[in-house]
Amino acid sequence: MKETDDYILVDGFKHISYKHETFSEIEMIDKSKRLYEWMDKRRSVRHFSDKPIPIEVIENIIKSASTAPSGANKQPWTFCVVKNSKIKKKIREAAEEEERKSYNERMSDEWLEDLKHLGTDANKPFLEIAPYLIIVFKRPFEYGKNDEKLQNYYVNESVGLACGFLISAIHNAGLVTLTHTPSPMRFLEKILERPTNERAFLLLPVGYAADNAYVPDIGRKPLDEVMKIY
Ligand code: IYR
Repeated sequence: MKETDDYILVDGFKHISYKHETFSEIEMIDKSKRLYEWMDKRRSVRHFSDKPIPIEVIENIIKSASTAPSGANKQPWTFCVVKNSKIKKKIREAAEEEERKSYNERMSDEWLEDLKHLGTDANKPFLEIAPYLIIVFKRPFEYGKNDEKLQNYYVNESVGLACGFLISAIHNAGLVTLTHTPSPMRFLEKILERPTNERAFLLLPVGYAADNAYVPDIGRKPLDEVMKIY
Protein backbone atom coordinates (compact mmCIF):
# COMPACT_ATOMS: atom_id res chain seq x y z
CA MET A 1 0.00 0.00 0.00
CA LYS A 2 1.42 3.41 -0.98
CA GLU A 3 0.71 6.49 1.18
CA THR A 4 -1.26 9.27 -0.55
CA ASP A 5 -2.81 12.60 0.56
CA ASP A 6 -5.98 10.68 1.36
CA TYR A 7 -4.40 8.24 3.79
CA ILE A 8 -1.29 7.37 5.78
CA LEU A 9 -0.10 4.09 7.27
CA VAL A 10 0.34 3.84 11.06
CA ASP A 11 1.97 0.54 12.08
CA GLY A 12 0.69 -0.81 8.77
CA PHE A 13 -2.90 0.31 9.46
CA LYS A 14 -4.63 2.73 7.13
CA HIS A 15 -5.61 6.12 8.61
CA ILE A 16 -7.78 8.19 6.29
CA SER A 17 -7.73 11.97 6.08
CA TYR A 18 -10.45 13.62 8.19
CA LYS A 19 -11.77 17.11 7.55
CA HIS A 20 -14.46 18.57 9.79
CA GLU A 21 -16.50 21.67 8.98
CA THR A 22 -15.74 24.62 11.26
CA PHE A 23 -17.72 27.78 12.02
CA SER A 24 -17.00 31.37 12.98
CA GLU A 25 -17.18 32.15 16.72
CA ILE A 26 -20.53 33.89 16.24
CA GLU A 27 -21.91 30.90 14.35
CA MET A 28 -20.53 28.51 17.02
CA ILE A 29 -22.23 30.46 19.81
CA ASP A 30 -25.48 30.52 17.85
CA LYS A 31 -25.38 26.83 16.88
CA SER A 32 -24.44 25.62 20.37
CA LYS A 33 -27.20 27.80 21.90
CA ARG A 34 -29.79 26.51 19.49
CA LEU A 35 -28.79 22.89 20.13
CA TYR A 36 -29.03 23.47 23.88
CA GLU A 37 -32.48 25.08 23.57
CA TRP A 38 -33.68 22.19 21.46
CA MET A 39 -32.14 19.51 23.76
CA ASP A 40 -33.75 21.24 26.74
CA LYS A 41 -37.16 20.51 25.19
CA ARG A 42 -36.54 16.76 25.62
CA ARG A 43 -38.46 15.14 28.43
CA SER A 44 -38.91 11.58 29.65
CA VAL A 45 -42.51 10.88 28.64
CA ARG A 46 -44.75 8.14 30.05
CA HIS A 47 -47.89 8.86 27.99
CA PHE A 48 -47.61 7.49 24.46
CA SER A 49 -49.79 7.48 21.35
CA ASP A 50 -50.15 4.16 19.52
CA LYS A 51 -49.87 5.94 16.13
CA PRO A 52 -47.62 3.87 13.84
CA ILE A 53 -44.16 5.05 12.78
CA PRO A 54 -42.28 3.85 9.69
CA ILE A 55 -39.59 1.30 10.58
CA GLU A 56 -37.14 3.36 8.49
CA VAL A 57 -37.25 6.05 11.20
CA ILE A 58 -36.26 3.45 13.82
CA GLU A 59 -33.50 2.14 11.54
CA ASN A 60 -32.08 5.65 11.15
CA ILE A 61 -32.30 6.29 14.90
CA ILE A 62 -30.39 3.08 15.61
CA LYS A 63 -27.81 3.88 12.94
CA SER A 64 -27.25 7.22 14.74
CA ALA A 65 -26.92 5.47 18.12
CA SER A 66 -24.43 3.06 16.64
CA THR A 67 -22.12 5.97 15.66
CA ALA A 68 -21.26 6.43 19.38
CA PRO A 69 -17.62 6.00 20.41
CA SER A 70 -16.78 2.69 22.08
CA GLY A 71 -13.80 1.00 23.76
CA ALA A 72 -11.38 -0.19 21.01
CA ASN A 73 -14.27 0.48 18.57
CA LYS A 74 -15.82 -2.86 19.57
CA GLN A 75 -19.36 -1.39 19.40
CA PRO A 76 -20.48 -3.76 22.18
CA TRP A 77 -24.21 -3.28 21.75
CA THR A 78 -27.32 -4.81 20.16
CA PHE A 79 -30.57 -2.86 19.73
CA CYS A 80 -33.60 -5.17 19.70
CA VAL A 81 -36.70 -3.56 18.22
CA VAL A 82 -40.05 -5.02 19.31
CA LYS A 83 -43.15 -4.13 17.31
CA ASN A 84 -45.00 -7.46 17.73
CA SER A 85 -47.90 -6.89 20.15
CA LYS A 86 -47.72 -10.41 21.65
CA ILE A 87 -44.05 -9.91 22.57
CA LYS A 88 -44.82 -6.42 23.91
CA LYS A 89 -47.54 -7.93 26.12
CA LYS A 90 -45.10 -10.57 27.43
CA ILE A 91 -42.54 -7.87 28.19
CA ARG A 92 -45.14 -5.70 29.94
CA GLU A 93 -46.33 -8.60 32.12
CA ALA A 94 -42.80 -9.61 33.11
CA ALA A 95 -41.70 -6.00 33.70
CA GLU A 96 -44.73 -5.23 35.86
CA GLU A 97 -44.14 -8.37 37.91
CA GLU A 98 -40.57 -7.25 38.67
CA GLU A 99 -41.68 -3.68 39.26
CA ARG A 100 -44.37 -4.75 41.75
CA LYS A 101 -41.67 -6.59 43.74
CA SER A 102 -39.40 -3.55 43.49
CA TYR A 103 -42.00 -0.99 44.58
CA ASN A 104 -43.45 -3.24 47.32
CA GLU A 105 -40.30 -4.92 48.70
CA ARG A 106 -36.98 -4.05 47.11
CA MET A 107 -36.84 -0.24 47.01
CA SER A 108 -35.90 1.61 50.20
CA ASP A 109 -38.22 4.20 51.79
CA GLU A 110 -35.74 6.88 50.77
CA TRP A 111 -35.86 5.71 47.16
CA LEU A 112 -39.67 5.61 47.09
CA GLU A 113 -39.76 9.10 48.62
CA ASP A 114 -37.31 10.36 45.94
CA LEU A 115 -39.61 9.03 43.19
CA LYS A 116 -42.88 10.41 44.54
CA HIS A 117 -42.76 13.68 42.57
CA LEU A 118 -42.37 11.70 39.30
CA GLY A 119 -45.68 9.88 39.76
CA THR A 120 -44.28 6.48 38.76
CA ASP A 121 -45.61 3.13 39.95
CA ALA A 122 -45.43 -0.54 38.95
CA ASN A 123 -47.95 -0.14 36.10
CA LYS A 124 -46.27 0.20 32.71
CA PRO A 125 -49.04 0.50 30.07
CA PHE A 126 -46.65 2.32 27.71
CA LEU A 127 -44.91 -1.02 27.14
CA GLU A 128 -47.96 -2.09 25.10
CA ILE A 129 -49.10 1.29 23.75
CA ALA A 130 -45.84 2.61 22.21
CA PRO A 131 -45.46 1.35 18.61
CA TYR A 132 -41.89 0.21 19.28
CA LEU A 133 -39.82 -0.93 22.23
CA ILE A 134 -36.07 -0.70 21.80
CA ILE A 135 -34.23 -2.97 24.21
CA VAL A 136 -30.53 -2.18 24.36
CA PHE A 137 -28.23 -5.08 25.20
CA LYS A 138 -24.59 -4.74 26.19
CA ARG A 139 -22.07 -7.34 25.06
CA PRO A 140 -19.36 -7.76 27.74
CA PHE A 141 -17.52 -10.16 25.42
CA GLU A 142 -17.77 -11.75 21.97
CA TYR A 143 -17.41 -15.39 21.00
CA GLY A 144 -14.48 -16.13 18.67
CA LYS A 145 -14.32 -18.76 15.92
CA ASN A 146 -13.63 -21.56 18.42
CA ASP A 147 -16.14 -20.24 20.96
CA GLU A 148 -13.33 -18.58 22.92
CA LYS A 149 -14.26 -15.37 24.78
CA LEU A 150 -12.97 -12.15 23.19
CA GLN A 151 -12.87 -9.14 25.51
CA ASN A 152 -14.81 -5.89 25.00
CA TYR A 153 -13.71 -2.75 26.87
CA TYR A 154 -15.46 0.04 28.80
CA VAL A 155 -18.72 -1.70 27.98
CA ASN A 156 -20.98 0.29 30.34
CA GLU A 157 -19.49 3.60 29.25
CA SER A 158 -19.77 2.65 25.56
CA VAL A 159 -23.36 1.42 25.75
CA GLY A 160 -24.34 4.39 27.95
CA LEU A 161 -22.96 6.73 25.28
CA ALA A 162 -24.85 4.86 22.54
CA CYS A 163 -28.06 5.23 24.58
CA GLY A 164 -27.43 8.99 24.85
CA PHE A 165 -27.07 9.18 21.08
CA LEU A 166 -30.21 7.04 20.71
CA ILE A 167 -32.28 9.32 22.96
CA SER A 168 -31.09 12.42 21.07
CA ALA A 169 -31.95 10.79 17.72
CA ILE A 170 -35.43 9.90 19.00
CA HIS A 171 -35.94 13.52 20.13
CA ASN A 172 -34.66 14.79 16.77
CA ALA A 173 -37.31 12.74 14.94
CA GLY A 174 -40.09 14.45 16.95
CA LEU A 175 -40.69 11.30 18.96
CA VAL A 176 -40.46 10.65 22.70
CA THR A 177 -39.00 7.98 24.92
CA LEU A 178 -38.37 7.02 28.50
CA THR A 179 -35.37 5.25 30.03
CA HIS A 180 -37.14 2.34 31.66
CA THR A 181 -35.07 0.06 33.89
CA PRO A 182 -37.17 -2.77 35.31
CA SER A 183 -34.83 -4.51 37.69
CA PRO A 184 -33.61 -7.22 37.38
CA MET A 185 -33.83 -7.24 33.58
CA ARG A 186 -32.88 -10.85 32.89
CA PHE A 187 -36.43 -11.59 31.68
CA LEU A 188 -35.68 -9.53 28.55
CA GLU A 189 -32.78 -11.82 27.63
CA LYS A 190 -35.12 -14.80 27.97
CA ILE A 191 -38.14 -13.38 26.12
CA LEU A 192 -35.98 -12.14 23.23
CA GLU A 193 -33.82 -15.31 23.27
CA ARG A 194 -30.58 -13.33 23.27
CA PRO A 195 -27.20 -15.10 23.08
CA THR A 196 -25.34 -15.77 26.34
CA ASN A 197 -22.89 -12.86 25.79
CA GLU A 198 -25.69 -10.26 25.99
CA ARG A 199 -27.12 -8.50 29.06
CA ALA A 200 -30.16 -6.22 29.00
CA PHE A 201 -29.03 -2.62 29.63
CA LEU A 202 -32.01 -0.32 29.00
CA LEU A 203 -35.57 -0.52 27.70
CA LEU A 204 -36.87 2.44 25.69
CA PRO A 205 -40.45 2.68 24.42
CA VAL A 206 -40.53 4.91 21.31
CA GLY A 207 -43.51 6.73 19.84
CA TYR A 208 -45.37 10.00 19.54
CA ALA A 209 -46.32 11.65 22.82
CA ALA A 210 -50.04 11.16 23.56
CA ASP A 211 -52.21 14.20 22.80
CA ASN A 212 -52.89 14.53 26.52
CA ALA A 213 -49.36 13.82 27.79
CA TYR A 214 -48.20 15.39 31.03
CA VAL A 215 -44.70 15.42 32.54
CA PRO A 216 -43.60 16.32 36.07
CA ASP A 217 -42.85 20.02 36.62
CA ILE A 218 -39.12 19.59 37.21
CA GLY A 219 -36.08 21.42 35.86
CA ARG A 220 -32.36 21.19 35.20
CA LYS A 221 -29.65 22.17 37.66
CA PRO A 222 -28.23 25.65 36.87
CA LEU A 223 -24.92 25.81 35.00
CA ASP A 224 -22.92 27.02 38.02
CA GLU A 225 -23.90 23.83 39.85
CA VAL A 226 -22.89 21.42 37.10
CA MET A 227 -19.88 23.23 35.56
CA LYS A 228 -16.67 24.19 37.34
CA ILE A 229 -14.01 26.06 35.42
CA TYR A 230 -10.35 25.67 36.48
N1 IYR B 1 -37.62 1.20 37.62
C1 IYR B 1 -38.78 1.76 38.27
C2 IYR B 1 -38.44 2.76 39.33
C3 IYR B 1 -37.80 4.01 38.92
C4 IYR B 1 -36.52 4.27 39.36
C5 IYR B 1 -35.91 5.47 39.07
I1 IYR B 1 -34.08 5.85 39.82
C6 IYR B 1 -36.58 6.43 38.31
O1 IYR B 1 -35.95 7.64 38.01
C7 IYR B 1 -37.85 6.18 37.87
C8 IYR B 1 -38.46 4.97 38.19
C9 IYR B 1 -39.75 2.33 37.24
O2 IYR B 1 -39.41 2.38 36.05
O3 IYR B 1 -40.86 2.69 37.61
